[in-house]
Amino acid sequence: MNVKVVVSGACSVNGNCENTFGSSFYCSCMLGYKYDAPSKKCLGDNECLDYPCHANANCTDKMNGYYCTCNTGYAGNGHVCIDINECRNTTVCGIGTSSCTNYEGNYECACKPGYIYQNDTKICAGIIAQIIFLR
Ligand SMILES: [Ca+2]
Ligand SMILES: [Ca+2]
Repeated sequence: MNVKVVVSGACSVNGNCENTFGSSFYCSCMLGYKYDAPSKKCLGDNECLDYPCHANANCTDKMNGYYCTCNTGYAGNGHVCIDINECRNTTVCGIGTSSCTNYEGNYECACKPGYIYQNDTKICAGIIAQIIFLR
């Protein structure tokens, strides 16, 4: 005889208790939850522990699923992240005042003689222009 086993809280609030033949039961967990045998409860499934995202991406666990976002300096959908070649933007280091070198996940501006890199604007500005600006 198949008897419905009702164990209060046996599967936590995130799962349904299903009876099996005899007097045992199992927990069918809701979407986004995974059965945890030691605690016998349906716990939020943290997919990020399995590193599902690209090596150059960050994983964020959600109650239902997860999402991946590419790190700064990379473009893509989180499962594929490709280095952004910032130097393709010819104005990224200032027009005619520097040379740009692209790196994996970053880039570098090398200022030409007479120009100094400005941390705030991230371009190479003329030394004379900088002196006037500081006054
Ligand atoms: Ca999750
Ligand atoms: Ca780059």
